[in-house]
Amino acid sequence: MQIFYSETHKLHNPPFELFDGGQHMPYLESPERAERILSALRELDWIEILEPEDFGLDPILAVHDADYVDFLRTAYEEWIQVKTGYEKIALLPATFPPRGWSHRPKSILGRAGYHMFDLSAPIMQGTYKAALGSANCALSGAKAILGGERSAFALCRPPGHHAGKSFCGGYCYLNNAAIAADWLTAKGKVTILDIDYHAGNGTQDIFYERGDVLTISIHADPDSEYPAFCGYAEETGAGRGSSLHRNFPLPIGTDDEVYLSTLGEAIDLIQSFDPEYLVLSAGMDLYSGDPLGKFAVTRDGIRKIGARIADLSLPTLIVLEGGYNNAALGENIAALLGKFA
Ligand code: SP5
Ligand code: ZN
Repeated sequence: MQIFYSETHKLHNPPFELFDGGQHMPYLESPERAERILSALRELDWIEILEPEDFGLDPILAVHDADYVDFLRTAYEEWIQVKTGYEKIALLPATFPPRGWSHRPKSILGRAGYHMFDLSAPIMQGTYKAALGSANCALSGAKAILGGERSAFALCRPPGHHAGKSFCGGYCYLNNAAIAADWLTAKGKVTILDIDYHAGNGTQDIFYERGDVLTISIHADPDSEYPAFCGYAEETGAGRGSSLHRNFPLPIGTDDEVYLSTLGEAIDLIQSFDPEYLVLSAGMDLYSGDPLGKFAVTRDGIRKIGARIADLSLPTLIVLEGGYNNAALGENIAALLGKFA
C-alpha cells in the first residue's frame, strides 16, 4: 500500500490549546502523532512511503472559498505586524460573530474571528505550508487510486474534517478528505465515510447540497461532545444533496458490537449509492484509550471496522483525521489498514 507523507507537517506545532473552562493544555494534535504512525508503518513489509506531489491551489479552491484560503495564506504575516505588548506566537482571536452578524472585518483579528469557529486552530508561521502539505498527501493518495491502486493512505497532519468552505477549527484548516473527494468526482461518484470520534462538520458543510458525493459520519453524540452544533441525525442534506448526508450519533461508552452494527447501516447506504470511489476519514479517537474520546472500541474492533470497509471492494483513499493516544496510534492505524493490503 502506498503511504503519502510529508515532513512539512513539522512546521505546524502550536505550543498549547485552550480546553473548556479556559485551561491551557499542551496541544494534543502534535507532530509526534505523525511520527508514531510513520514508525509503526515502517515495520510493515507491505507498505511503501512516498512524498506527495504538489497539486497547486486549484483543487483546494474547488472546495474552499478564495477569501478563506487567502486568509490562511497571509494571516500570520499580518498578525506579526500588529503592535501588541506581548509575544505573538500564534494568531487566535477572542471575538466571534453571533448568528446574524455577517460583516467580514478588515482587521486581521476580525477576520480571524470570522473564519474560526473555536479556539483550537491557531495560525502559526508554518501552519499554511503544513496544511498545503497535508492536502497534497490526500490528493496524491487520490491520484494513486485513480491510477489503479486498490487503496492508499494519506498520513495527513494537520487533519481536515472540521474545516468547512470558509472556516477552520478543531485542529483543522484545509479539509484534506473533501479536497481529495472533490478531485475524484471528475471521474465518478464518491462517498466519504467519516469514522473520527467527532462529527465531521466541515465535510458536512462542503457537500451538504451536492448530489455527487454521499457523506456519512459516525461519531459521538454532539449533544454531549464536540462540535456541539453539528452532527445530528436530522441533518440529511439539502437541494440536490437531499438525503445524501447522514449522521450516526452514538452514545458515550459505545463498544465494538454497537459500533459495528452502526457501521453495517452505513455500509448499506454506501452500497445503495453505488459510488466509484470511497474516501475514509480515519480518526483514531474512536479508540477506547483516547484522551478526547469516550467510546469503548478496542484495537480488535478497529481491525474489524477496517475489514468491513475493505469488503466493499471499492478503490479507497484512507485519510488520517484525529486520534490522540500517541502510544497506541501506530498500531491502531496498522490494524485499520491491514485488510486493505
Ligand atoms: C480532528 C479532531 O479530532 N479534532 C478534535 C478537536 C476537539 N477539540 C475538543 C476539545 C474539547 C475539550 N474537552 C476535553 C475533555 C478532556 N477530558
Ligand atoms: Zn476527532
